[in-house]
Amino acid sequence: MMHRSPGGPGLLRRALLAGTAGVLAAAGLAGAAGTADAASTLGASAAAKGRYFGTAVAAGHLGESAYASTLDTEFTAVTPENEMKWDAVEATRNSFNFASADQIVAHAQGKNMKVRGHTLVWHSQLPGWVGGLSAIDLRTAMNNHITQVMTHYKGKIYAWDVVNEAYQDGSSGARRSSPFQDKLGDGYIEEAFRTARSVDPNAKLCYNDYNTDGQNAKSNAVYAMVKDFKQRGVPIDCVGFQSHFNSASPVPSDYRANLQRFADLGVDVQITELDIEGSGSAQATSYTNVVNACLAVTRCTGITVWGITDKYSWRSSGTPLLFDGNYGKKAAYTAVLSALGGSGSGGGGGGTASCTAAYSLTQSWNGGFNGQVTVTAGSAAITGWTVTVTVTPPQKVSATWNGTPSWDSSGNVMTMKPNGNGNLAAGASTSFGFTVTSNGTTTAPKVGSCTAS
Ligand code: G2I
Repeated sequence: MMHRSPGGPGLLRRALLAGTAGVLAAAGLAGAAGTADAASTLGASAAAKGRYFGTAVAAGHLGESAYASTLDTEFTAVTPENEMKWDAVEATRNSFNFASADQIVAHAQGKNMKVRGHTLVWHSQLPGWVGGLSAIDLRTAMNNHITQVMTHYKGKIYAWDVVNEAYQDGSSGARRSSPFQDKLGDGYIEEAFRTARSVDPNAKLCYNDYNTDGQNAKSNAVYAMVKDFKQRGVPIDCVGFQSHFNSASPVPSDYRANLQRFADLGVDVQITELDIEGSGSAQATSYTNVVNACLAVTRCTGITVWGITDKYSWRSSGTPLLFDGNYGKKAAYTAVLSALGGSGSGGGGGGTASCTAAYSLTQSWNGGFNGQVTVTAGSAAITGWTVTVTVTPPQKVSATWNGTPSWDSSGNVMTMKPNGNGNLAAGASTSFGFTVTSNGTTTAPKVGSCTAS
């Protein structure tokens, strides 16, 4: 692999010395938020296992009290979801805007949470001007970007995703095309890590990618790169495994073994963007498998989920996170907490969550009627429920209460989720209601089955 040192041998030597100091220094900020009950939150339970439990955070949601309080109660680390990306901080060459990212870092510091910096060099969310540069200018711009951003946050970041997603999917094991790869060649990754070490020797420097969670051509290529870096003294401290899973891309059976083989190269490993599409006990089981894999690998130092609530997930329709749209704890939450050795009171666990939905007409008049659906939890506590209500056109639902509705494209099918009334003890009930404008049709609405979480 070719290395083009940005400042010749002198700079290279300084970078290596700085790297040694970085290993000796205590990296990052203190660990867990101090307030939580060790048994009852994700963060405190993970801390008891010597690990952090983090989440991606969007600055725009910090003002929502349920968002902030769930963050502050449950998590001990944050990753800005978009706010530190190149297009957010340097949309125009050499003009830096840290406002949104600063908001997240300040919040995290106020709560003694770790911050993962995401990300310095990535092909995506890259402003157009970067791709338009000549090789020489691009190299300067890349090193300047790393230098300016890391200097701004020096001492505040536990670990940086220095380079993100540099390899292709599939069987080639090749590098992904990007302005960096195409103009600077293979050596750009090494150069980015050396520059990063020279700027903040106390930050852990990570390579981060997806579809590298099991052993495959892509993870083999990353493994070869990390091995080469370690052998040649290129500064790398950690490898992030994004872990975006769904039915097409489930938790690999060799997940733990793959984490372990990287750890055996002498780097820390972290689960950096965990989310698993699905619901109920299947989703909970997958989450359990991920947590258990991390706990089984000594150098797996933390887990970050890619968001707090399903409603703000980048793939919201797949409900991939631990909290539902009302911040109710899902079965997956309970499963993670229990895998971490905690024992919270959040319901939904154990795969036994169930509920029933029953319709009744509560009022009618010439032109419309009110309906009510009573939701009753089964033999286990539940933390959320979903019921669909279908009306017959040209009927329209004109009002709802005690629920959070969403609609299909026809406007005839309403999917109702809780509005603060998702947590039900075993056998307990709640109800939601709605007004239907008949438009000449008095057919009773069709209420679908109840799905619990
Ligand atoms: O795609 C999932 C993740 C894969 N690994 C790297 C992560 O950085 C990446 O995160 C996602 C964010 O969760 C999304 O929120 O990265 C996406 C962009 O590649 C983010 O989506 C973008 C939208 O595409 C933009 O339209 C939007 O303006 O979020 C922006 C800010 O909301």
